[in-house]
Amino acid sequence: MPSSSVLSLACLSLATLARAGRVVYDWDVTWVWAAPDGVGRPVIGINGAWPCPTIEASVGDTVVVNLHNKLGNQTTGLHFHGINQIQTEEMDGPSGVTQCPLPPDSSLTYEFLVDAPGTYWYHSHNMGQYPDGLRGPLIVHDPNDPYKGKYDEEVILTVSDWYHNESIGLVRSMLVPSNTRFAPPLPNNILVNEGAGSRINFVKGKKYRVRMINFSAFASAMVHYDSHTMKVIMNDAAYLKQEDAYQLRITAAQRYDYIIEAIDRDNGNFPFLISLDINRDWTNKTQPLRWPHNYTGYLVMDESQPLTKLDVVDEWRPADDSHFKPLDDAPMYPSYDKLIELDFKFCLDQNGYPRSCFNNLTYIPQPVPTLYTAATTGDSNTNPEIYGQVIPFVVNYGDVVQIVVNNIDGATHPFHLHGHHFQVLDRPHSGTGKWPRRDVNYRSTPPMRDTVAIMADSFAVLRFKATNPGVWLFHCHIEWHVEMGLTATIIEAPDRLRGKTFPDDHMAACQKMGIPTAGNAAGNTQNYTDTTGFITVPPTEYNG
Ligand SMILES: *[C@@H]1O[C@H](CO)[C@@H](O)[C@H](O)[C@H]1NC(C)=O
Ligand SMILES: *[C@@H]1O[C@H](CO)[C@@H](O)[C@H](O)[C@H]1NC(C)=O
Ligand SMILES: *[C@@H]1O[C@H](CO)[C@@H](O)[C@H](O)[C@H]1NC(C)=O
Ligand SMILES: *[C@@H]1O[C@H](CO)[C@@H](O)[C@H](O)[C@H]1NC(C)=O
Ligand SMILES: *[C@@H]1O[C@H](CO)[C@@H](O)[C@H](O)[C@H]1NC(C)=O
Ligand SMILES: *[C@@H]1O[C@H](CO)[C@@H](O)[C@H](O)[C@H]1NC(C)=O
Ligand SMILES: *[C@@H]1O[C@H](CO)[C@@H](O)[C@H](O)[C@H]1NC(C)=O
Ligand SMILES: [Cu+2]
Repeated sequence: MPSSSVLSLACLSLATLARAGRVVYDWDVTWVWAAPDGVGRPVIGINGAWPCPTIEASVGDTVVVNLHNKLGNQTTGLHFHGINQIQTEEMDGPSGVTQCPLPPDSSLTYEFLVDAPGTYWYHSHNMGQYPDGLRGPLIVHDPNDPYKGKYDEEVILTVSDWYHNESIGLVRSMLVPSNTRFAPPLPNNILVNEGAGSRINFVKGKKYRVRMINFSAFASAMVHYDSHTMKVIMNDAAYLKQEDAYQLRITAAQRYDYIIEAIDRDNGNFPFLISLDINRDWTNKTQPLRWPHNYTGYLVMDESQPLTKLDVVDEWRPADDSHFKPLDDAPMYPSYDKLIELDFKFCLDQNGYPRSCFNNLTYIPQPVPTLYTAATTGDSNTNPEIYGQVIPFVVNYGDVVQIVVNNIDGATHPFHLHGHHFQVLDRPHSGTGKWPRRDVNYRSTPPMRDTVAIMADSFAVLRFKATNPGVWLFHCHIEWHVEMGLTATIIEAPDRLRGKTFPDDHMAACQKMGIPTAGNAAGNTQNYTDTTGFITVPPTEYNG
């Protein structure tokens, strides 16, 4: 068959040309005092320093992170956002899902293949911990970059909101019955490259690939460059057909790679503006819009000239990323085998505490990490009942899965899927209402992403193929909404997870935490449908 000979040729060239290597990091997670915007506070750093380092590798490499928790007073863990963890589902990192929280004075090794090029990031997926600083870029270089030659240099530009308080206190203040408006904590500031003043030195005539990453816990950012167009080539580590954008909106956890050309006629220094979007719906002009946190950076071509010009944007009208096209013209999966329909709205729990609900249920972490339940319950692992209230959906190997999210809230929310890039078939404007339960007007070559902004009172239709056995979260990437329970769990190809075993250091972390590693959600190993010990009411005390 021609296709199989093409495949073996491709494997051969990978094996002989790529010379896959190992990239090893030894990291102590430590408290560090830092003042990125002038206000000092304890932040979580690595090896006694903050900002956290960048992981850099090439396609085909194995990345190894030896993580030592030296925080003393908090558990931790890492997730590698956008890395699909093919055949290493236990390395995905969310606590309570693919591992136990890593207790103080314990170590854990993450080891995984970086199979696809692009701009990624890593962050703690344990408690509301990444807004406290434990996050950094993860760059996978592409020796066969289709845009090779189109740029001369690379620049990483991270953007995030920033809080002067530690996350645990912020979450405790949010999760109280008096918060009847479900208000998240509002940021104190905006950081760019983890500081309040960075600039990009540009050399006239050169072209720069900017890798923009949003580390935000809450806010999205708008970006615009004075006199320069962003030539977008990638979103969320998926190549796009190059497209010009005058403005972009990057929600929490999204990434854009774009080229900025410092053309020969450029003289002087050009400002660019990044504005935090804390509005509920930036498209809704009937609501007063607020832009309290701006950052002006500069493309600096001439050090001798002043950095004083401001970039003024009268109205934010960012490019519609749901219309970007994949570089390879990959067509939409024409149909689906499994439909997961999720109605999202805020809700109150049995104690009147503010939560987020999918289909009237909020995610409640269970004693046993969900992946361990899937691995240890034999044939019963296809029964969603045994996983407890983690909003589980079982999908079969090879299924094309369609996820529909109805956002029944008046604000925009960015949703992220672990373990997959998905096609964005439709993502209509605010106020469209619920999915009409008809598959019409979809893009024939939809963009692939791992995080999609879903507009206010509207919906999104996503598809992916279930060829990556594992337990994968689907959640809002506003960290405060995760803490409110805005998460569902995809149990993918459970028949292929039966009997799976886990590294000793993963098991040791559980043992030290006193967490069972086998059986149903409550660790019952005799009768998997016995729900004794399942957690059915969210705890009223938040301890991270
Ligand atoms: C842990 O220690 C750090 C650094 O001293 C402190 O800022 C933080 O509040 C402590 N966290 C907890 C949960 O006790
Ligand atoms: C933030 O920290 C300040 C100073 O310690 C404190 O007064 C305030 O109550 C904290 N805010 C929240 C929401 O925890
Ligand atoms: C990052 O994402 C958050 C959450 O969606 C958003 O509010 C913020 O504006 C984004 N920041 C940038 C610079 O895009
Ligand atoms: C931030 O920039 C926006 C867009 O240019 C502007 O409308 C807003 O007033 C600015 N905010 C502040 C606090 O300067
Ligand atoms: C959620 O609850 C509402 C009101 O009780 C009900 O109308 C709706 O059908 C429920 N939705 C689901 C998916 O169960
Ligand atoms: C815009 O906001 C107003 C006020 O909150 C709301 O009534 C209206 O439905 C919104 N429009 C759209 C298109 O979402
Ligand atoms: C297992 O537990 C369920 C729920 O408590 C019960 O209905 C069932 O009879 C039990 N099965 C066995 C074999 O004990
Ligand atoms: Cu959200």
